[in-house]
Amino acid sequence: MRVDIVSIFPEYFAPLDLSLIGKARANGTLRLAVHDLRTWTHDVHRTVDDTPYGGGPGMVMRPEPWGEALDALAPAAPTPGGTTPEGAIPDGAIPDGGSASPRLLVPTPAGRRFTQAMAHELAAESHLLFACGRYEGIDQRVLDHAATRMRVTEVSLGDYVLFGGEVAVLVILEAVTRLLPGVLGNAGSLDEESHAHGLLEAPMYTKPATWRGHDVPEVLRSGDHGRIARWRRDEALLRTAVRRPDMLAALPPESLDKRDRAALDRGGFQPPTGHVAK
Ligand code: 6GU
Repeated sequence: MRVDIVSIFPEYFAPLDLSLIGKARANGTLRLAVHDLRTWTHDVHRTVDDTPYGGGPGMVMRPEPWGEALDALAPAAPTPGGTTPEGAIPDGAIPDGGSASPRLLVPTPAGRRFTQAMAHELAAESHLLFACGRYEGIDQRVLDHAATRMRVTEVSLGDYVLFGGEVAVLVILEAVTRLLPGVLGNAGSLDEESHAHGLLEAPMYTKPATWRGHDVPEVLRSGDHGRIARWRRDEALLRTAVRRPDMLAALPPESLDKRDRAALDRGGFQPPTGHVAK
């Protein structure tokens, strides 16, 4: 996968040399380049922002440097089919197959919520281009113009506000990179982790069996793989019910069997019915 990041703070991305992301870069699984937006300014002060039209606090990123940056990193390809009357490509409408243009991702608290499902979606792309703005944002015309040439997704980590998109890009890239083939030593861990099946993961333990008076649950030391799997499933269900009732309610009812329902019932929880409460 190719990844380009444009930011006024390229130093923010130093951690991408470390650990498993660094390894994916070293072995070519991830071809990542970080670009300083000011490369595409031409005035002595290398200005990237200006005051907002209509007034209000803060500054807005000027369109000109962004336009040149995107021209350089996403060379104008023939517009793929499926455009809207305005010429814009609807978000996510074009599968990546053979398309030369990257998927443009713009971190903003006003974006579509980033989830594990979106991480999987992005891991299937061949080229991601991240445009990091400060939180007052990039002039909207940059995104509107880009949308005539490539798929544009404004993406948010959650309901809080960061200074800029840089940390969000680190988060998104970490979630995406670990899904790329060959990055995780043990791909089986992807199948068991939290969010893989709409449930939180059961708690994990290692040696010693007793630590500061706290014991590892007996079942995990029993060697009975059937009982262990059942215990982990029950714990995952109960944890999800307590911590993330929204996730429990969103489970397809048919994904819970009789034993799942019994476990929730013992814990005093109502299994999802598929009926939305009015
Ligand atoms: Cl993606 N960007 C910024 N600036 N703030 C955020 C965010 C992103 N997600 C949550 N807050």
